[in-house]
Amino acid sequence: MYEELVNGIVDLKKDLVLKIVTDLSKKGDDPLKILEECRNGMTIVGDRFQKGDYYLAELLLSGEIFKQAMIILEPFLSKEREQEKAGTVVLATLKGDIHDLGKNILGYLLKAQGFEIHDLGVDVLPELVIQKVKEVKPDFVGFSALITPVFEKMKEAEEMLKNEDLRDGFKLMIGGGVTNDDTREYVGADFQTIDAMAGVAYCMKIAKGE
Ligand code: B12
Repeated sequence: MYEELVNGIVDLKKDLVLKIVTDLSKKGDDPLKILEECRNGMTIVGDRFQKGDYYLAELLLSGEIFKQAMIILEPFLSKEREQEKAGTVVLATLKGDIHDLGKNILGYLLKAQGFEIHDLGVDVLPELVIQKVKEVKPDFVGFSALITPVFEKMKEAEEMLKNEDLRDGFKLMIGGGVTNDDTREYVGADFQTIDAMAGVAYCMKIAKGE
């Protein structure tokens, strides 16, 4: 069934994908596994786009399918629990980048673990991040990036936060398919990953003071 799910995304068969996601969720399969397979499908779509086999229309449609699959999965990911607030997180995709699927997943997963999320959305000016950090004094700031030119904006935001004497108040995380450890170093972030669950584990570890 998972192979069918991946192929469904690659072939942009929306109804089929949503049916499989619904069936697997109801059956009690791990929502993170379902999510991971959807992401594998998106990676193949991206490769086809890069090779010129797919155009922007296909990219858009795949994003739409993924978004709707997330709507089905969300209740399974963030089962409401009575719990103490684990910490505060500000999330953003910075100016020049409108990809938001990965950032949204991280937000859902952190919320499920009791973190308070302030998601500023996509195409966000660094100035807005500064304003939010001053307002909510977060424990974590997370930037998501899916296109490489945005690394510059992440670096700019980090420098602005430093100049405003805000940088010591939180851990800066970056993520998104195109980031790696060199990006982390370039941006001056504390943590980098291309796996939202690793991001959640990092936040939980720091929140517990480990
Ligand atoms: C869907 C998609 C789109 C959709 C986005 C829809 C949406 N609402 O997000 C649309 C059609 C809008 C789009 C547009 C474009 N796209 Co696009 N897109 C993709 C695609 C196929 C999938 C991305 C995705 O959502 N993956 C699924 C998510 C779940 O994965 P993820 O983001 O990596 O997130 C996971 C982790 O990284 C982590 N995570 C993510 N963020 C964060 C943050 C933190 C703090 C942490 C801890 C963790 C974390 O959590 C997630 C779950 O584990 C990729 C291909 C690829 N290989 O990634 C191309 C890709 C990213 N796009 C690309 C390009 C070039 C574009 C366009 C410029 C195309 C164009 N010519 O116009 C535009 C960009 C417009 C802009 N200014 O942003 C390139 C980028 C190349 C580069 N290196 O810069 C890619 C890589 C395709 C390719 N191979 O060429 N795209």
